Amino acid sequence: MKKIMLVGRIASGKTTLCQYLNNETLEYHKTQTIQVIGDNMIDTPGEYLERRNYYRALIVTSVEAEVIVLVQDATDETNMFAPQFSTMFAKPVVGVVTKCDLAQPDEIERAKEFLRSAGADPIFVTSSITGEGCEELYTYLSI
Ligand SMILES: Nc1nc2c(ncn2[C@@H]2O[C@H](COP(=O)(O)OP(=O)(O)OP(=O)(O)O)[C@@H](O)[C@H]2O)c(=O)[nH]1
Ligand SMILES: [Mg+2]
Repeated sequence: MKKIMLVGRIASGKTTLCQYLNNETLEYHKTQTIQVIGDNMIDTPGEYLERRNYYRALIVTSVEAEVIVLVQDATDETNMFAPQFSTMFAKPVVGVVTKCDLAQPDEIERAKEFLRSAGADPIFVTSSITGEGCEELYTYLSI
């Protein structure tokens, strides 16, 4: 799998998605700092998206990744991604909607729209609980 860096709000499901893709048991722990998981995932704390003064750290760390993954919780009505946020990184940027097991179709559409406006393409709709969409994401990242 390509080396990815995940960026998204606090509790959007970044760490859980990493655990799922890595075939680890899902175990909640708050991400406190930038963390390498396995050989190919860079997990970041939600604070790094929510506080602008961390953007520089995200940009510097993104150098280590091949693909940036923007993560949006389908049940979250707040968009923390500025329009064209993706242009901050000189890398391909894909979008992942998480927690689709908890969301209504219109909520999933809203989350996709946030990611689209951030410049993410393509966008995957996933649940780390049911596994929905994770296979497609994994396949995409493996090519
Ligand atoms: N139902 C459901 N819950 C999820 C899903 N993904 C994550 N969660 C839950 O959402 C909560 C937050 O998930 P995390 O993966 O820790 O979120 P994070 O983005 O890593 O958060 P920070 O480390 O704070 O930035 C946990 O309680 C997870 O179990 C999902 O696809 N479906
Ligand atoms: Mg985390």
